[in-house]
Order: sequence, then structure tokens, then C-alpha cells
Amino acid sequence: LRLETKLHHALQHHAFELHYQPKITVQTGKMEGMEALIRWTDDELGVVSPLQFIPFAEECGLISKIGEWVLKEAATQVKQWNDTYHLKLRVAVNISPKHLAERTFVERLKDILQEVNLDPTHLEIEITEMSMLDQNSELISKIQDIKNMGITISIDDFGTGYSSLSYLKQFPVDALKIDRSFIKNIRKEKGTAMVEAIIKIAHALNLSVVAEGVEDEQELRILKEYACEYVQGYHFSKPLNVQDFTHHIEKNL
Ligand code: G
Ligand code: G
Ligand code: MN
Ligand code: NA
Repeated sequence: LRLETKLHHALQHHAFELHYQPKITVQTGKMEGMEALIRWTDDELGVVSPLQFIPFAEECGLISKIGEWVLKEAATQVKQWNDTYHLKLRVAVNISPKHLAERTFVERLKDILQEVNLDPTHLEIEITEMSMLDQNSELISKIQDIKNMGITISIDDFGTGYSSLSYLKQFPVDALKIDRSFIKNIRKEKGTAMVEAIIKIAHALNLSVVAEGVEDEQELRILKEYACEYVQGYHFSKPLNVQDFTHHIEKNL
């Protein structure tokens, strides 16, 4: 219960922060948007990874509150960057399956976009394969509603979940994000084949592909060869705080 109290406190006292990792269009080398990643430093615990506190927040029922904070904060920030620098960057937000499953999710999403006055095409939602294990029609129509608003939807950590490929044609998503564990092995013979296959499946279904965890030129070259559309990773930039990301924008104008 101690961690739960701390998370409540963090929400109320603005102790969470978002970092942003650029997403680059392979063809042009230009930044098309960024992924928002939550960061938390507690007075006593120090830096706590989202790998630790997000699963906990899902269990104790705080995930929707945290998710709404992330959505509003990311929307506000990208709106400010786009207005200031006359850009059309799109921010991607990670949404937990529990949060997405809330009955009021779409309603709240609309409220946030309206409050922030953000063009919905400047928002992307990343859901994991876990979100789609439960292939019910309610969830499918919910995702369709989100897409109809103009929001982009992508499948995060693709290839690491337990679900079957069959959901890909059932759910109206826009993009696949290849998990970085695949990119790590891309130089190995079977690793190359896997990445090629994933990109082919995506393209056959009219989905674009984002490769995560691209760390060097050689990985980028292989991805380019297979016509992967977007890349993210330390080769371009690690996730940056607002100040550093602003510098990154200014440097690349
Ligand atoms: O950025 P980092 O490597 O610490 O992220 C670790 C994990 O936490 C990743 O799987 C990432 O998707 C997840 N994560 C980061 N930020 C958020 C967030 O705002 N919401 C949710 N639900 N997950 C996040
Ligand atoms: O699960 P998700 O894809 O949302 O998690 C993204 C996480 O991956 C972030 O925590 C981010 O810090 C991390 N990350 C981003 N780029 C790289 C990279 O090039 N190499 C490694 N090892 N991690 C990365
Ligand atoms: Mn992600
Ligand atoms: Na991922």
C-alpha cells in the first residue's frame, strides 16, 4: 500500500514527467513525431522505472488516472511544439489494456483533445497485443471509434505477445511497432528473416512499420532495404526531457 500512496501523491503533486523519443521517417531522415515515455523520481525510492510502477498501477486501479495525465500532458506539449515551430509532429502515447478497456475511455479522450485543442491527427495511441487478446466486438468498435476521430493507432512490442496474428485483420489499426528484441538480432540470418516477414505481413495488411531500438547504421540499412517506414532508437536519440527535446527540434529545423 505504500507504493500506492506514493503514486497517488505523485499524481497530485506533479512528480511524473514525460520524456520524448524522436521517431524518424526512413525515406527522408526527418522527424515525424515522438513517443512519450513516463518518468518518475520519488524522494525516497529515487528513479522508479515504469516497468515497475505501471504493472503496479494496473493492479491497484490507478492506471487510468496516470494514463489520462500522460495523454493530457503529451497532447499539451506537442500542441505547444507544433504551434511554436509550425510543425505537424504526432505524439505517441502508451495506453495500458486496463485503461483502454474502461467504458469511458473514448469519451475522456475526446474531452482531453477538446481541452487541449489538439488536432487528433497529431495524436497516436500505442496498444499492446495484450489489449487484443480479448477479441470482442465492443473493443473492435471502440478502436474503430478512436480511429474515426483521426487518431493513429499502433500495435506496440509487436511479436512479443501471446496473441495470434488473426487479430491483425480484425482490428482497424494503422501501424506495427516491431519490438526491439527483433532489431537486436537483425544481423543474424534468422533474425533478418523474421524482420523481413513482419514487414511483409504489415504491408500486406496496409499497415506501416515502426522499428524500435535501432542502435546503428547497419540495422538502419537492413530496415531500409525492406522498406520499413519509421525508426526509433539510440542511433537517432534516446528519450529526452522537454528542454533537451526542444533543443533537438531547433537543431533539426
Ligand atoms: O522508457 P522505458 O524503457 O523505461 O519504458 C519501459 C516500459 O514502460 C515500456 O514498455 C513502455 O512501453 C512503458 N511505458 C513508458 N511510459 C509509459 C506510459 O506512459 N504508459 C504506459 N502504460 N506504459 C509506459
Ligand atoms: O515498450 P516500449 O516500446 O514502449 O518501450 C520503449 C522503451 O525502449 C523506452 O523505455 C526506451 O527508453 C527504450 N529504448 C528506446 N530506444 C532504445 C534503443 O535504441 N535501445 C534500447 N536498448 N532501448 C531503447
Ligand atoms: Mn511504446
Ligand atoms: Na515497444
